[in-house]
Amino acid sequence: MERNLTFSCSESRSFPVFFNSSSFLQLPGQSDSDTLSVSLSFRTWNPSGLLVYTALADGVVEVGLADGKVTVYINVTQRKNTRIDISSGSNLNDGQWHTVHLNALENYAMLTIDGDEASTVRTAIPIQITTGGTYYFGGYFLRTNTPPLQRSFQGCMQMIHVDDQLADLRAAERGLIGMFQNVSLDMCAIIDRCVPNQCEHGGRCSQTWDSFSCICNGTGYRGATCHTSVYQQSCEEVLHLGSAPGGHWVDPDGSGPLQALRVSCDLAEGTVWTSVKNNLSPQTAVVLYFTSSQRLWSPSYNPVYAVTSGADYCEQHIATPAHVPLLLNSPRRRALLPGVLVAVPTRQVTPLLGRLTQGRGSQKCAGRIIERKLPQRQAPVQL
Ligand SMILES: [Ca+2]
Repeated sequence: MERNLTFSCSESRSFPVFFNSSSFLQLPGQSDSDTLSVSLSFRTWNPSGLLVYTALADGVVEVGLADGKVTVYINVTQRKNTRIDISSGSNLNDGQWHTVHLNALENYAMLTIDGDEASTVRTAIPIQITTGGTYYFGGYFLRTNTPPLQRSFQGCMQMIHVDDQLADLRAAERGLIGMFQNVSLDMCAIIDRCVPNQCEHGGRCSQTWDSFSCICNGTGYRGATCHTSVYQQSCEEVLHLGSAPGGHWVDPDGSGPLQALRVSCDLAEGTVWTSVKNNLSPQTAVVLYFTSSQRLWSPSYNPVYAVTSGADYCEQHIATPAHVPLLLNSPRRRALLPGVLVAVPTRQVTPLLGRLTQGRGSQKCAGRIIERKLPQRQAPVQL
């Protein structure tokens, strides 16, 4: 089947305007009207900035970003001072395009974000407004009696509508309407400083116009890029620094990629012991010791390996319910694990426990660490 595809490029209606901290764009609108309507799309990384400012015949209207929300501030000064604040949206400084639409009629103001009715905030205006006819975009302008409270907007705008008419930015570019300062027309040079993400260990990247920062909460790392581990590398360090024996987090490769793990640090006859338990269900069956351990802990990339490979001595244990004998003397078992000790009682959770491996140099031990309880009422297992 053959299909004809036709592509064409119509003149884009999105004519972006790029604002830095000293930019503004001024556009005309209707004056002496009791209806104010302004809408635009914007994208920015900054949580705050003034998007629109217009002076009323008697008062002001400001539309801005504050903490990632669009806020509208209307002050009508006729007779008595009437101030209205409304806000909507969240996390609108995520670098994506967002649309804001403000309508103010005789007795109410309505703010909508991204055309979403659920975002619409409506409020009563007790006094009729009268438009002044001049609209400033971008926040940085000099010729006004009432300076805007919020800082300048840094980012891009497009699809600017005043009085429900798309602003003719080509005409503004040619100097036929309005005026502007330090804006770049027909381009949006916004930079994403979080791609690539410079934050390590899963740290969350957050950015403003000119910098990025890393949020390291919950990662186990700290520093500007979440590089430095908050934990000691070994139980030796933990106890040496005066911590009490017991449960501790250690990060065996420090700022390296391995995650920290929870261990028990104990001191026995002058020797520091680091104990690691797996977190498998008590119902886990030991099917084939050797391959199970490979699946469980890949020796080339795992923090347990990092712990044991740095140890002088290492051993590993398995526990079973009391009524399930551990057949450690089977031929297969002997072939895999020569010299295994059988049924060494310990303080572990179950009364019968076998020591699976032991050794110095600990490479073997590291590759084979496993500790699993057998299911209840299971027949004796040939290991
Ligand atoms: Ca690490």
